[in-house]
Amino acid sequence: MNEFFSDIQKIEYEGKDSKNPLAYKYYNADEIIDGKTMKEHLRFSVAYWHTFTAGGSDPFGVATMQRSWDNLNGMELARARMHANFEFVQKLGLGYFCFHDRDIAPEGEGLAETNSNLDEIVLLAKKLSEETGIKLLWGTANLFSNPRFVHGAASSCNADVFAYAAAQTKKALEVTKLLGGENYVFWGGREGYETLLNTNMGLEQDNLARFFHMAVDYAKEIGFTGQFLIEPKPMEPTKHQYDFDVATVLGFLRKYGLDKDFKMNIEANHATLAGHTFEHELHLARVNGVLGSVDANQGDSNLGWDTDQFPTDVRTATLAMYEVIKNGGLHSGGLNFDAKTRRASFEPIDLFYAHIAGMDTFAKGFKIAHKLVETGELEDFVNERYSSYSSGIGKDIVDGEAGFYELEKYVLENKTIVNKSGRQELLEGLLNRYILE
Ligand code: XLS
Ligand code: NI
Ligand code: NI
Repeated sequence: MNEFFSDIQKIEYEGKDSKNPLAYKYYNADEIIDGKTMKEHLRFSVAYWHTFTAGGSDPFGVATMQRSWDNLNGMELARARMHANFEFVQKLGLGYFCFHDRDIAPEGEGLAETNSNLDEIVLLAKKLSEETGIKLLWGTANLFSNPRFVHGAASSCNADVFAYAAAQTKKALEVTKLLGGENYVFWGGREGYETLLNTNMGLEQDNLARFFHMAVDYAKEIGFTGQFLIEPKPMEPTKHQYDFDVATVLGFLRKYGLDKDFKMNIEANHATLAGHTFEHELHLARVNGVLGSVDANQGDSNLGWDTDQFPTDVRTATLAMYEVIKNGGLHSGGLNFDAKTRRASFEPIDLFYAHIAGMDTFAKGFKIAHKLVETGELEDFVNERYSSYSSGIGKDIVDGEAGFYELEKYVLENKTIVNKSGRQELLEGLLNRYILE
């Protein structure tokens, strides 16, 4: 428990007046809201890759992160990181972690050795999970880092690469099941294209769908009952990713008969890269019954890539949690901090500051959103705005009892149209009233 972050004790809730940077101001794990603790509502998760594996390198410089496991290599390093993960998660009082297969164990000579490396670390993770009660929110396969995936994985032009991706995913599903993972994520790493001049997009997308069907079949075969999630992203690493945004993925899932088997993992920074707001993507997923989980982070509006920053914007967190509450919660999903400290925030303590900031932001956002839902002020406004569909001709439209003929007759017989203001500024002020009170 005190191996890797020995200077830091368990982070406690001290309330909003605390000035202690190593304490929660809003996240009070045991506080009960609507019959559930905050911990149960928020289901926070640490992203293994950003927190334990990545070193802070960028295209202009090498790794900067100072970690107490830096001196280790190979499997010894992998074991140390897994111990560090459980110590870290426990000290923050988080309930979950998420990983890619290659974050937790190094690749070996061939797939067999790679799998046996993975098996060893997974057994360690299982033991630590049983000892601490910390669980796996989701597992996934890294189908993008190794050079073999240069043209994509399931959408590669090379069938041998498709086969490798399938074999790797088969194993990742097995270990996710073994660890009791509650979901399995497919983020389309390099599933997209750079130029149409060399691309058969139809075949690539058909193959991607074939791959998902194989995964669904295999999960059934081994009795993996976790939720399958697709994580949309519009670009990066490829110029054009096939899982562009929620709308695109919905169309894809429906076209290929996969819509009953998948929900979505919505990432804030991917939403903004797609030209949407975070709440837009959450809302669209929710009203289509596919809001499954959240990668909680934020981008930088001045930078056009996936900066994966820790979420500190209370307004955005409020609007996000409003959607989550309206969704009846995230069910098997959670709020995964797919976020990294900046390259210049290289000390281990920065990992704590970052997670505390993100958790407090979402805890506060959750509380504000909960109040908004409870008073119903926003919902009442929206309901009133559409009230013309609850009676008269509007109800006939909704009930399918009016067609063009009836509607023309109605217009010819009726008075002039009266529209009402949309009151955007009033509503923005209303939202601020909740945030600022
Ligand atoms: C990358 C993605 C990735 C997924 C997991 O942009 O966010 O980290 O969450 O593969
Ligand atoms: Ni993500
Ligand atoms: Ni991302």
